[in-house]
Amino acid sequence: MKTVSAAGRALRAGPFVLALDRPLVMGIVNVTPDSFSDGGRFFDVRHAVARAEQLVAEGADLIDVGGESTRPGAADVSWQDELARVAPIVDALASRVPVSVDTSKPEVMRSVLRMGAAMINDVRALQAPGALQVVAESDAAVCLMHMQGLPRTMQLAPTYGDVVAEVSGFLRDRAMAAEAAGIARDRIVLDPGFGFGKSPLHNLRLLRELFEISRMGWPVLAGLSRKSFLGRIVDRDVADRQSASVASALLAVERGATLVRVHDVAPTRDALEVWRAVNDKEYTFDER
Ligand code: YH5
Repeated sequence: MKTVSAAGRALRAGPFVLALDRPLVMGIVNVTPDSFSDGGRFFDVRHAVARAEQLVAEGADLIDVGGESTRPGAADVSWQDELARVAPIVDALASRVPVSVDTSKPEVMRSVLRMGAAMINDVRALQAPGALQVVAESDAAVCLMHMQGLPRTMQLAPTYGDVVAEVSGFLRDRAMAAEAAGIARDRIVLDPGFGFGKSPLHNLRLLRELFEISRMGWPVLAGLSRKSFLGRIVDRDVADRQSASVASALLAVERGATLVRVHDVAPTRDALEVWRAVNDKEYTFDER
């Protein structure tokens, strides 16, 4: 039988080899733009690095570093500004932990890859001119995400015939384009892009049928943490969506996701450890 799950395989990410025999947790570190002096900026860097270290201590397998430029309604930033924001954090972390950098800009990709970034997390799936080549010339992993429209306007009127078929088809096309450009299959991750040009019902349908994406064979990342459609389900503001987020991560893993991108690493790890204990027939208890 053809292998359709990511189990028992590994993701090559620069100098790191991430075993995919259990779900991996990607911890989110937001690098907020600041309008303060150099002193303020220095503090932001230290704060982001400390946050990343805390997430690693809580059990994060990799750290996603990104600005806010991909959030719904966000404005564009120049590659120079984006790089200035993420570079000090990548530089401080990349030799110790697998660092993923949230960017769509080839110039930013080239620089952070030189600094040792293990993964490029691109919400535009390497569609910018030159982006495929920059990643192909490195040995980093890449997350190819689906988005309908652009961040500024994507949530205004998302429309699909069949959202699952359209997202799956797009992701398959981008994975094939990445492989044709020289990015090996074991460096590629696919992501349906929850909240990126999707109504609450589109997001729900994508989560319900996530196996349609995972069964294509590439590892799947699910980014559900704190997102609005979860807030709509439980009627809670962004600060009170931790339980809904953990539940959604578990449901995504149950449907074949092997990576989850989360703000709340410790409770997500606990939930996934219970999932693994129940599902892994080789699971054994540690001596203690
Ligand atoms: C993702 O899904 N998401 S940034 C709105 C929220 C909460 C969270 C308040 N980057 C993804 O996290 N990269 C982002 O409501 C991502 N997959 C990948 N690969 C948006 C975000 C968020 C937005």
